Amino acid sequence: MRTQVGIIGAGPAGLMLSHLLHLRGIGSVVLESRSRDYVEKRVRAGVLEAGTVDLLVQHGVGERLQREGLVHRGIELRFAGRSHRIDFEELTGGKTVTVYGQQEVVKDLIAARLAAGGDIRFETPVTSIAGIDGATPSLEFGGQAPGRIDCDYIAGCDGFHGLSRDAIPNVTTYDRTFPFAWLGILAHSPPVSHELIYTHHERGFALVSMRSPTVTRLYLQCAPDEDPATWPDERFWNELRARLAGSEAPNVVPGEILQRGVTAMRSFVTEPMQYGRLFLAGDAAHIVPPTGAKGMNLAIADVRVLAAALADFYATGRHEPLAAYGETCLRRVWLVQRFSAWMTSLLHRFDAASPFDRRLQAAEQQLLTRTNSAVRSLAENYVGLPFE
Ligand code: FAS
Ligand code: PHB
Repeated sequence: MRTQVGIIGAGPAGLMLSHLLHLRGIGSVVLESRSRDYVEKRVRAGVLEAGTVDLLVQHGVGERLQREGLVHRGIELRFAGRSHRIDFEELTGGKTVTVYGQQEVVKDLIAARLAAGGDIRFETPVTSIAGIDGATPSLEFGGQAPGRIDCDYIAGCDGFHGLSRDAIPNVTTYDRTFPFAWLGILAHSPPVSHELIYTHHERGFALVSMRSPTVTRLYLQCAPDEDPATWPDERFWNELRARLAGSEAPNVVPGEILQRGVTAMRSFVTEPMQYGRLFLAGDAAHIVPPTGAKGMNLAIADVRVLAAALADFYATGRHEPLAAYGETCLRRVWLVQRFSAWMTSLLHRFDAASPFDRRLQAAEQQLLTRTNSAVRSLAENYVGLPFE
């Protein structure tokens, strides 16, 4: 078997890359280790930056997103029990974000690729990557019909636990693990608030989000090794109420918890993001703490660059954009790492923090309680920095 671009992973990065390449007449094969049902039900990110929404709509996969996505014009920050609204439209010249679950983006991209005759092979794990420093790299894969596929190029879109990062020699990794995690639930209950609420509280951070008018998405800061089983429904709802208590305590209506899980809080970057004919994109190359709602958006930003560089090569034979891929992406990656780490440090309880650092955190929060350049910077980063 042979294809122009072999793509490892059917997450947002791999699927969006395959779709963008198809629109430019470039063939690809997507190899995914999990089942279609599994990847379409995996609940993860929830917020799409303005640029991500535009990219999906402009490339013909944003119709349901425009119909069902929830446009948000701001968020609420809570410090010391007081609420402060960050008005995106006022601070960014009209930009907004859209709440639309990652699993919905994945469903839309899979449907679009299959409708266009795309080749996505589920339950087909890639077992090895070969020849990336030559002209004919290849992928070995398992599953029901094991085999090998020869490619012109390979895109490692296989997430943080994939194998493609390990195929690059002499990588440098940058890593920071925060001393806490997020206990996240999906519940059948009306959203606690019409906008997202990020709360700093002495009991710990809490985030109020949502997926639809009847499904809420909620997070509580917890220990890195927290066992979700120790959080029966009543304990979760009571703790959420406690962390949201204050002048404008929103109305928390408990509902059936549909899913719960613990997400690690980690910043990670691997450099370079390419070697020979292999290009890493998305979580395969970097992860961010979800506080800034950036993980999926950054994955889409990577493949936007990669698709354009591959299209340039196939159209003109020019190698320069492909050679510059990793450096181009890393400029945005590090800006997003900065914002995500800053927002995480701003909002969480750090048990081991010195009295000085606690005062510094309070001052950082104080800066955001009045309109100034700090608030504008938060808004501009949250809605998404302009693409290069
Ligand atoms: P993905 O991990 O989504 O996709 C990689 C795919 O590759 C997977 O389907 C995997 O099965 C497949 N794969 C792996 N190895 C393979 C192999 N050898 N062969 C074939 N296929 C292989 N981001 C946010 O912005 N907000 C959030 O709230 C948020 N919550 C998260 C919760 C969890 C538990 C996790 C793990 C991540 C969360 N993220 C969040 C980040 C997440 O949304 C990622 O940024 C996003 O999925 C990145 O997309 P991809 O790079 O496509 O990687
Ligand atoms: C979500 O809705 O899952 C979500 C929203 C904002 C974040 C992280 C996750 O910062």
